[in-house]
Amino acid sequence: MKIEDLKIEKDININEKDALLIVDLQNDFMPSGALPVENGDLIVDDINNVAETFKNKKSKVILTQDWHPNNHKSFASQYLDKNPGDAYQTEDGAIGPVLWPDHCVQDTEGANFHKNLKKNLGDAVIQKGMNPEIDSYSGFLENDKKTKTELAEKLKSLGVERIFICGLALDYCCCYTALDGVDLGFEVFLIVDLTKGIDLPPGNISNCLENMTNKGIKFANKDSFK
Ligand code: VGL
Ligand code: ZN
Repeated sequence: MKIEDLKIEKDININEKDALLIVDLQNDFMPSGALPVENGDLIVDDINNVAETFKNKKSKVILTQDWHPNNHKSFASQYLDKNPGDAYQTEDGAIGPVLWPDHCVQDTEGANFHKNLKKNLGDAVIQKGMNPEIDSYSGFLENDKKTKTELAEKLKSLGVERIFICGLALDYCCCYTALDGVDLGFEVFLIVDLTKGIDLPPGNISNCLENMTNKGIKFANKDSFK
């Protein structure tokens, strides 16, 4: 499935029960970072603009931040015989399906948000991936599918019912967050032109789009809001 095949919703009226979820817009996912997402920097300004629109409509804005200890087991550097991009999966799914270069290490420049991102528009920052034994692609649930972040509680306490996801990377953190969002009872939209993917392994983006479509996730563009 290709991005061009998605049905894009138009004229979405946003209100106080909506939230924009800005996923991992951090230096290490930018083209010059440790785990670069191609053209990841090109969406920052447009995300700021949509975040302003959300704030003007009394909708909420939440940021997620990948926030790993330096000995995180998703890093290929923690194994004698592994390289970034190698396939690797623990039985419980806590780590994998691939290993990564060291990235988003706590309190490093790579873990900081892109300098142009208007962080002050955010109502909250949710950090994830702090347990060295468990990766966390989803903003809601770590990859063991048991450990919860604070995101769902935060959204529920703010009265949020619909979430609109943008940021990096399409086929990892955005996709996993979207799928879990449905399971947790939210109506979920992906803002397609405000996200970029890694496509590792090749075909991953296509699989994600198909999984999201089958799960009932809807799709929007940056000009879909009014
Ligand atoms: C991500 C891989 C590893 C992401 C985070 O934000 O999509 N991908 N850690
Ligand atoms: Zn990570």
